[in-house]
Amino acid sequence: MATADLSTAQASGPVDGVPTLDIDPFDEAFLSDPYGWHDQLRDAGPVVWLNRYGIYAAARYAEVSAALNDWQNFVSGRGVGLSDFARETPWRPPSLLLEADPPLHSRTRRIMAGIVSLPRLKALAPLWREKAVELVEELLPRGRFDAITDLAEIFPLRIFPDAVGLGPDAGEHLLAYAAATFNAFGPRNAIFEDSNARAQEAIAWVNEACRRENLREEGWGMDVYRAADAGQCTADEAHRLVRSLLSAGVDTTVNGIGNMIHAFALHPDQWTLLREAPALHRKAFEEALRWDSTVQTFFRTTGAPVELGGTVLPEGVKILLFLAAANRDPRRWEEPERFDINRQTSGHVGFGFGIHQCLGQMVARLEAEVMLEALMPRIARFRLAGAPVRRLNNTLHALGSLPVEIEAV
Ligand code: HEM
Ligand code: OVM
Repeated sequence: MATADLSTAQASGPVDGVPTLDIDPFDEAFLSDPYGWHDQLRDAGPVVWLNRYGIYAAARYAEVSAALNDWQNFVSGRGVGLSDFARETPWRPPSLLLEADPPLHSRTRRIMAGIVSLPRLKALAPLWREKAVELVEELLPRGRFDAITDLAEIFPLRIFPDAVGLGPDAGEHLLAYAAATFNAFGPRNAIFEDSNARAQEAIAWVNEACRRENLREEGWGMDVYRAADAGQCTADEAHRLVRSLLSAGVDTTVNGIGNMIHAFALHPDQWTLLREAPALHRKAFEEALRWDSTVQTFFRTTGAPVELGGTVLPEGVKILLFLAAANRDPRRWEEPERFDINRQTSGHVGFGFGIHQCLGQMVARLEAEVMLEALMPRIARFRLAGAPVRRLNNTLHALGSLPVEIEAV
């Protein structure tokens, strides 16, 4: 096509031979129960075309991991959502980590890796352990509670804002902000519009909270400004890097922990197994992330013509990568539908893969680990005490409510 009109390139249709599907991966039917739809996407082909949005998509493990691994050709700097930052103005200044490519990304990632580091987490672990035990002891006498609103949302909010160095009123703002952020990777559907409308106050709050004068001396946030003092980045960049922690650091672990408890409530045999072999708790969280991935999808944009799954994709097209579907691809996993805490989970893409692989994965693992360590000795069994309620989000697989009844030990 000789035209220079970029606005037509996106909708022009797939290259020859790519199966086209009418599935809308951001509608309510898909988001409330994605796994059956994933089967259809994977079985249609290694790369498919989604008519509804005029985009490519990949849902098999081989292609998802290949694209995640190839940052030169599958770029993040044009946004990791549906919107192409080369054509549309982003809803907020782009993340200097998630929505950046090397060499910028290499520099910001190095700064942040030095701050959200293993030694810092080792120092935080005793306090986090104590806080997990404290919360579980509060819940035990109740016998029945909501594993989302009473536990999964509460625990990260008692420890994470503190580790960043935020003030005491962070909780509600961070949840509202993250919901809108993760919805913004999808289309401007009603799910996005609704959460975006609710998040206006939170957006203003977060922008204030990321400023140097609002951060405590001893948290990760102030460390980022110290990196700016040392000439590793500018003060404006520091603000945006702190924002990354607030965007990605709460709703992810809330739903990681929530989905894990849901998995155990549905599979009491696996909970029993874990209690008999508590050393499996790290594997259990990884398996929960594989089996029900909190972050379901991310996009890339092709930076050059590139082959994927036998198709040569043109430059400048969006491709939706189904991390959660790759994590259940029968071409890669034996009995992928089985939640099995003994399984070999390495290679799952629940934290992504390659240069953008989750910066906070050690944070998330420590939170889940201390929570399981607190729950395992005190709870013999989780039983569903009512129907779980989904909280629809364009990117996250999330529950709004998970009533459980527990058998205390
Ligand atoms: C990146 C998932 C927790 C901060 C990512 C990516 C995934 C992910 C899939 C890759 C994005 C891509 O390839 O485009 C998760 C899950 C979590 C979690 C499932 C919890 C269960 C956290 C926490 C933090 C965090 C606790 C902060 C402390 C980040 C940041 C990035 C990222 C800053 C961007 C990294 C980069 O582009 O280099 N996460 N995350 N995440 N995550 Fe997490
Ligand atoms: C960021 C960011 C925002 C949302 C998610 C994320 C999963 C990162 O602002 O860097 O990673």
